[in-house]
Amino acid sequence: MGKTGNIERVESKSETELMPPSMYKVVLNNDDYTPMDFVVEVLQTFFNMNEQQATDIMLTIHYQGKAVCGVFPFGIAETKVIQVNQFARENQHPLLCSLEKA
Ligand code: TYC
Repeated sequence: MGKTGNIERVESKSETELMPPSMYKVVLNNDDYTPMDFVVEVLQTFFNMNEQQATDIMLTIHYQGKAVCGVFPFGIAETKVIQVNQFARENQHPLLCSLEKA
């Protein structure tokens, strides 16, 4: 918005450009078979956690059933879910990564 003499000039933007992106929680779920070390590796590799952070989150999942590993715009969250589930299947683990609206 700017002023030219007495006339105010209004720059219009479409509503979608002004809206922040919808955010999604990327969640890891507990299971009885995936090794703890593998979950720690996943958290370090895909969620940029250090070993202490990754161990704390892994134990939260183990004892409470699930934990949020990060919150991202839809496209990034969806990509993380696909990559983590693919990595788990490639290594024959049932680890499940899922999305929840933030
Ligand atoms: N419960 C698993 C075990 O006892 C460890 C585990 C932690 C599995 C977190 C999945 O997302 C998970 N080996």
